[in-house]
Amino acid sequence: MSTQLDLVQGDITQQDVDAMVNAANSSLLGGGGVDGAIHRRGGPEILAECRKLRASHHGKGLRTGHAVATTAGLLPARHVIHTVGPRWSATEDRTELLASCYRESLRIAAELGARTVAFPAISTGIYGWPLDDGARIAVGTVRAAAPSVVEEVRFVVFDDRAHEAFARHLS
Ligand code: AR6
Repeated sequence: MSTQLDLVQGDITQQDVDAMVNAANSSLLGGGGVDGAIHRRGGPEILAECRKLRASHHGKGLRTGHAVATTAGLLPARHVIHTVGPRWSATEDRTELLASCYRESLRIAAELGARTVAFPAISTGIYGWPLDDGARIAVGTVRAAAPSVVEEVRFVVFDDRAHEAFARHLS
């Protein structure tokens, strides 16, 4: 069975899914944008697990393009999968790192048995990745890499521009 790809405009923290992906940074200790919203709504349990990861497996922080799961705390999800997108660079092609965020998050989602996964438009906010290109990479990578255990991938975007960009690449 192939994975269904959906598009929703709204706040990712409101999505009722098995796994919610966080556009985190390598510190895993929170930030603005999606990361800020996830920690705010999810409560201190998520940060506590992130601190434990920093004290054990990820002492130097999580590398760009990698992903790791924690509890979802008070969020309407079972897991949060934290991934670190690349900052946009005009001089270096970091496409593969951004694609890796989607692939690694899906791999972990499958390991966790998640059937529904929500993704934000990774790197297209504070990290400055052009929206249309970010949407192209997101959709293309998920189409190619979604494991069959994941029944639905839901792209959750904030504004009209992001919605248009994802709709274009999904159609
Ligand atoms: N729900 C859905 N989409 C959102 C939400 C939300 N609640 N809030 C923002 N967006 P960003 P990045 C959109 O900045 O670019 C943090 O400080 C936003 O419009 O959250 O990967 C981290 O700690 C944009 O299209 O993530 C890192 O330091 C997209 O989500 C850094 O920001 C991603 O924007 C990561 O930057």
